[in-house]
Amino acid sequence: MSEAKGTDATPMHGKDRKQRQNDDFRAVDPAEVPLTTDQGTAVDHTDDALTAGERGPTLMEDFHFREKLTHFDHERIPERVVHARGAGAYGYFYPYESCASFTRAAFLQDPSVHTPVFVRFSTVQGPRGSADTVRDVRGFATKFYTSEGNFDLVGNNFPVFFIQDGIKFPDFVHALKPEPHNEIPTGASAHDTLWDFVSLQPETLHAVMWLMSDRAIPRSYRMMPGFGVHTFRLVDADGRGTFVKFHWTPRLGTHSLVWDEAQECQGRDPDFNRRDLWEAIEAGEYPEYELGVQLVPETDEFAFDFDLLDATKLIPEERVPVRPVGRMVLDRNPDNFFAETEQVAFHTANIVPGIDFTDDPLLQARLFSYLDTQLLRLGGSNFAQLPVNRPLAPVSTDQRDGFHQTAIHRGTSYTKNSLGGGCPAVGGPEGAAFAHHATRVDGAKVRARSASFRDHHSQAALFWHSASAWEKQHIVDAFRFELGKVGAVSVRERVVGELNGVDHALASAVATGVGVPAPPADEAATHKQVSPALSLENAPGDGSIRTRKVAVLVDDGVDAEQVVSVRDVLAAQGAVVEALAPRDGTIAGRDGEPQAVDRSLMTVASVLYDAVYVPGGPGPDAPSAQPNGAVLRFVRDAYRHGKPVAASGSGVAALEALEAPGLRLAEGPGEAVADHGVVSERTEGPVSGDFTRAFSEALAAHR
Ligand code: HDD
Repeated sequence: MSEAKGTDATPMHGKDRKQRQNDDFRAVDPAEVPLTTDQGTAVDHTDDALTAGERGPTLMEDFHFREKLTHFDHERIPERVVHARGAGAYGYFYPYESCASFTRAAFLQDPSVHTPVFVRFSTVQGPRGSADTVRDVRGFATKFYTSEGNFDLVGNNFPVFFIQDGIKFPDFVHALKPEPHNEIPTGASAHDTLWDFVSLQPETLHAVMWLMSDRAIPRSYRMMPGFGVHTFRLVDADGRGTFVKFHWTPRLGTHSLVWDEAQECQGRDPDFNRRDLWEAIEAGEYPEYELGVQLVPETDEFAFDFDLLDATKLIPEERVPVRPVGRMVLDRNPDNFFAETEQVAFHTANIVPGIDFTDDPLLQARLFSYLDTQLLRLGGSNFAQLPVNRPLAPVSTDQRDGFHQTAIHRGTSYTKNSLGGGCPAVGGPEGAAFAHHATRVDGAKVRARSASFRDHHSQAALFWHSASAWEKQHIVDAFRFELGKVGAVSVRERVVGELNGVDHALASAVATGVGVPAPPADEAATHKQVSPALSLENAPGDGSIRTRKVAVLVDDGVDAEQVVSVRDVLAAQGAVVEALAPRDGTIAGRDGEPQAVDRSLMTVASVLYDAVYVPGGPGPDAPSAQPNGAVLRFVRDAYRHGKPVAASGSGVAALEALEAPGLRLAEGPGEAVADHGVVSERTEGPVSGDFTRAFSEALAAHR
């Protein structure tokens, strides 16, 4: 990634321009102002309602009681109809250099200008209280508070969508959401209605391939990409348009969980991704993403074998490279989940001069839907006045009144007027106003899908053929899991039939797993193209181990020197190393010295860590020398999930207990052995540099 060229001081916790604006809306410090009513009257007592006699009836007169309960009764607002579960953070964005050659957007001109942002990550299917690590698309929505107004880039972590025309969105979401009669399943796509829809609507196939891949179970919001999905348009100062696809690339690389682990995480820590984001920002490990653009001249609109207006298609990066244009850093957690993360209102039509739409029918539907949904969700038309939604650019409209109006407008509210001095004037300062890009349109009014939208298989096949062997296996396993939960055999068969149009081997492997006949090879399914950029193997990020969580399993008698020698090396590289013991507090090291414990083993599990290390302990004959059940389970789970596992000294017994055929472990003292991410050494005292290096490399390789 290119380095920052910005000259602004990095806005640390608190005081960038958006935060200064938010300061005007923060509630008083309760440490300074004692409890009051909503009217500011101090309250003497809030534990007992006012009654006639100690055991008598409650009195209507108790205004504090009534206000307290009434407000409580009204605390909930409708959750988002999709993307209800999410987590947000503030940060800033700056361009690496001026993008004037293709857009006039002010926030993309000057590297010294840091534009504040708010980002909300989300899952799609589940309600607000659902688990994070479900198989689902992740939302990646960014609000840029630019000097020319708010620009919302409302994207996902997949570059393609399930449908081509927004009129199908209610159908798709009804099929995806829990079934209407029993509201099952929560946060999952493995059910009949979704797959019934998929089997009858083959335009879903490409996005479904992404959904069945490990892309749908990200390790962290900090380790997943974002895509604007649609082809948008950039417009330069001379009014020249260029088609664009937006990409966010995470600095830490794109990494995923494995399915078994993701499922266990749902119980062990349903807030897994949300917590990870929060803790990283609190620890000063600010998530970073590079904004990239794929630019296509307007003259090349028809140069592709798919339609640029079809949101089920991506532009292969090998065909049009992603050009890095800027960086986003998330450096501040919100103060209040409801006020900020819940009330943030994204809208694809929040756009600024220099960026424009295309006729993508999915995008056009979104331009209506987001405003409409906020009106219901946030209770009226004044939601743009909520602090998190407020632009930094001055707002001057003729819109008036309505629920929750907080502005005190003065003067007239119609254009044209003479009584208000003709204000506000239209057009803004010279050339600053948004002007819709003038595109020529002609045609008859029809309800029809363009013939150029008809190919549903070639890019699904492109994704499949670009996957590595293990990615392919995970995709097959995911299809088997999902279809295995579908009751209707006819639906299973139809999905397999559609997959046959993608690749016969894929369809056969899925068919075998779900007990339906494999169809004969489809002669028309000849797609064999590959785009290496689509494989997770080619998204390693900066190769660092920053923020990777390493569990060190300790107990009384542990060789503390070994723990220190490993922890120091990994922590110096930015890893988060935690000592886990059968009990909290301290344990006694081998030399009798107390050793601090970070967490009790009872409160955590292997799935919450990226790697595990078992240091040596007491001599081999001591009763506590054999790893106990909890340690063995921890190590076995990590190994099963393909995570780096290391052990030294007598801790190697935990690796021997894996009884993994062919796994090479250190045999004698003085030799560090690394085999498939399993690192061992039979030393006493500090471990060798080879040992820590091998462990760190295995961690950097993710799995
Ligand atoms: Fe959407 C929310 C992303 C298609 C209608 N969408 C929503 C959010 C994201 C996306 C990230 C959550 C925003 C937040 O955090 O508040 N949606 C997408 C992407 C799409 C897409 C990348 C395809 C390229 N969406 C789409 C269509 C429609 C909608 C076709 C309707 C025609 N989306 C909505 C919505 C939501 C929403 C109903 C629910 C809550 C909200 O808007 O604020 O209006």
